[in-house]
Amino acid sequence: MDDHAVGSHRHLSRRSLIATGALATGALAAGALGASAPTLGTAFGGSPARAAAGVTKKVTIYAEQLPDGLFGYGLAPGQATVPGPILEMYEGDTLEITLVNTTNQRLSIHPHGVDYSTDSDGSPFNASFNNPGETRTYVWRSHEMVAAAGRRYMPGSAGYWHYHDHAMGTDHGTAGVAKGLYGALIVRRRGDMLPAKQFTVVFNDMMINNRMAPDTPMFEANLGDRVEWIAIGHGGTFHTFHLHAHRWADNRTGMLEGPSDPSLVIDNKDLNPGSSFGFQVLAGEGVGPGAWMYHCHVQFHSDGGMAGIFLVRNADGSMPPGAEEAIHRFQGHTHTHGS
Ligand SMILES: [Cu+2]
Repeated sequence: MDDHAVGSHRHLSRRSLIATGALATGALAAGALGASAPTLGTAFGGSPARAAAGVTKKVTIYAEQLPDGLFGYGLAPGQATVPGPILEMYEGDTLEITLVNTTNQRLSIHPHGVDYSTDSDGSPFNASFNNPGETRTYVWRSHEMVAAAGRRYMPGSAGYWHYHDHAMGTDHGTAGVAKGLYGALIVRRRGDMLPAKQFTVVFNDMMINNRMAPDTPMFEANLGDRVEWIAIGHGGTFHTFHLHAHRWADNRTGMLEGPSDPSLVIDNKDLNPGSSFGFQVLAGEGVGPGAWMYHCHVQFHSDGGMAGIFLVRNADGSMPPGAEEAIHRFQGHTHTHGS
């Protein structure tokens, strides 16, 4: 249904995400969306025991070589994509990832934002990687917010995070990241609103999801759909993510929590290597349907091909006036190469 590929990017509707979230398919680990072996509080060495109501999800991820010298992560053999699948958990959950390295390269998977021990660090520094052909398990834990002294709170794990290789080419995974071994990791707080559609946008050197305009992903939604963007930066240069005609609160979710929420409302945000953020918008809210652009706002980057289309269709899924023409103009888009 909504589960279709756009370019090399696979965006899944929430419906299909639920459908594929079952453990039996070894697919997406989506918090409370699919039941799995419940665990009692996960107290690990060095961290205080606390009553986490989380579950442990087992996911198998296949690292594969792709055409054009790319590499990707996938949830089943032959399904690797750039970026890799969106992995999700709720605060308190544990993800147990079995990484199957089908390639002839050393590689790993290293998460941001969650809790792990040194042997799940994904870095050669800690001897945490897969040799060519090797299978290895990585365990990512997460936790809820805890009250601390002085009426302060220690933050929980909730956030729009990401994961990537940390072992191919160099001890920092520089070759693996350059070639596509990255993806989004979402840790939700219980009660968070769930989106209808999700888009992962990775600014990686002078590319978006390792593509340049006009081959960058075209993300599609119908007017009013709740759409979740996960933006990730990689590579060796700074970027700024800009989305036309939509705006979001610069906080954890992109939504204001009330009329006095002091979060800035923005439509452009720094997206530097290793950083990530996410937000939800209602497609076309206040502006209507249309072919809207998303792009890096560093001018020589957008001119160089770091741009794509967010197509907001009419509520009934039909094309809004002018959108077809705009897409054609974009596809004829010429850009100057940086080198
Ligand atoms: Cu840029």
